[in-house]
Amino acid sequence: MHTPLALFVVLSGVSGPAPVAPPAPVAPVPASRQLAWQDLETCAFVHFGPNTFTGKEWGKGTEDPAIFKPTDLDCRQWCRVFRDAGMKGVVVTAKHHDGFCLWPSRFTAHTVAASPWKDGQGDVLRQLSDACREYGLRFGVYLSPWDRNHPLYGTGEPYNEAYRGQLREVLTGYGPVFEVWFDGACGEGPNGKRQVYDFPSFESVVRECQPDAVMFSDVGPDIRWVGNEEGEAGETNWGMMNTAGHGRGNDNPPAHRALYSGELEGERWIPAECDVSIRPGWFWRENENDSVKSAEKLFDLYERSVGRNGSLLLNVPADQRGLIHEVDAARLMEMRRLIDATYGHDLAAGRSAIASNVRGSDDRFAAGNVTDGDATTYWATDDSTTTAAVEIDLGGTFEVDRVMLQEAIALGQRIEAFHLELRVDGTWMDAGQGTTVGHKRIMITPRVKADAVRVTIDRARACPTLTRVGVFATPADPRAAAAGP
Ligand code: FUL
Repeated sequence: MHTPLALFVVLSGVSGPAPVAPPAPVAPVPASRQLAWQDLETCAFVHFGPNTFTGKEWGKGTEDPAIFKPTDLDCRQWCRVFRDAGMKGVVVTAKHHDGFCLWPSRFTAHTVAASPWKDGQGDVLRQLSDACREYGLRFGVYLSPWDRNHPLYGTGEPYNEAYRGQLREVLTGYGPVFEVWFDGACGEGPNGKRQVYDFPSFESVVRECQPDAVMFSDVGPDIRWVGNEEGEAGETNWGMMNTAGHGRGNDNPPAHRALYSGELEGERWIPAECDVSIRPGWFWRENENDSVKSAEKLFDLYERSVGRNGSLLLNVPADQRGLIHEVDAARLMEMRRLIDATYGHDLAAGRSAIASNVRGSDDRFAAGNVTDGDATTYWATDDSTTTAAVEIDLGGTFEVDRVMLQEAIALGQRIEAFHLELRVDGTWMDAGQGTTVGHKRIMITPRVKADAVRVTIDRARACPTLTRVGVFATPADPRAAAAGP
């Protein structure tokens, strides 16, 4: 009589309840290069070139290369500042619209080789890519197709061929490149003709030479312009968009809503990058040293970009010495201290969590995955459940004013609407509502003393996932926190 029971115990011990499968991905989903890029969150943009010495934003291409004469160019200093500021990569203007190349290109004479800097023996891309490796930063390039100097510009294919040659030089000569920034600006060549760019062939060169690099433009293919240069993504911000009918630069119809907010029905995964300058201009100018953005403003930009499922590409131009100016470096450090003072201490980390539904009642998808500090685990619900709540006990009462949510976006962006509650003196109070989550969504809540948080997913394209729920408080005195010890 004992045998069947023993057998049952043995069998159930071996096979257990049928393990539930992970949620099926909801298309479109990110490629691995896009996932890796999204994790970087904050990178530096560096505008540097003849404009640094003329004070112009758009050089005409007629500038004498002799004006490019940085006295103390030191890309290690750039990288030290960026690394200390918590940035993960650098995108440099290898060539801006004036056509001057920061490396000795074989496809034009208008380069550092024609400048007095290091007697024409210098190569900014070499210095910067070496420094990036030393400081653990990714290296990226902005190579403007619009070239106001190149004699072939405006001739169509001959110029496109020269441009592809330049692309190959920067993509094969300096080690791994994480991002290629394609500006859409276009003008007329010396022949009075407008250059027609062959973007499909440019993109093929990038895929061939650097398959892990993401390409930026108004329409991707990997990451998109957010539609403004203020560094701000929409509160609703899908990683998806439809590119049909959208062009680049001058050809881009007013598609700013789609760029700013992405599209729920978007057929392609093209998340938003938010570019903005720490100064009024993209290039360094002495008379803008007093107009460098404040730490509070930079912190706000971080929350409006990274905190809205975007990434922040913050331009910090090098000055005429070839250094990141002291004022900019100081602001960056203050920004970092504010970010650390807020997001360095997650009140939900390691705390217990419960959920109204757990996929297959399987521990692999348990509520606790949102507080375990492991980005590879996530809470998920059954396929039939698209409305669900997860609740975290903070294990004490704390002043809070920020809640951070992160979706397991490798499975597609799913959450369409959610709301937050905080438990104050034993009563759940409304703490705000939102739409999309994506890689990261930071919600600003009323500043209250709470001992628990509840996140309710109200609508989702498919059963929702959350890899993280974080709870934070900004410092009571931001000025003091930014100033540091
Ligand atoms: C724009 C350019 O025209 C600006 O000069 C700057 O480089 C900005 C980041 O992109 O399209």
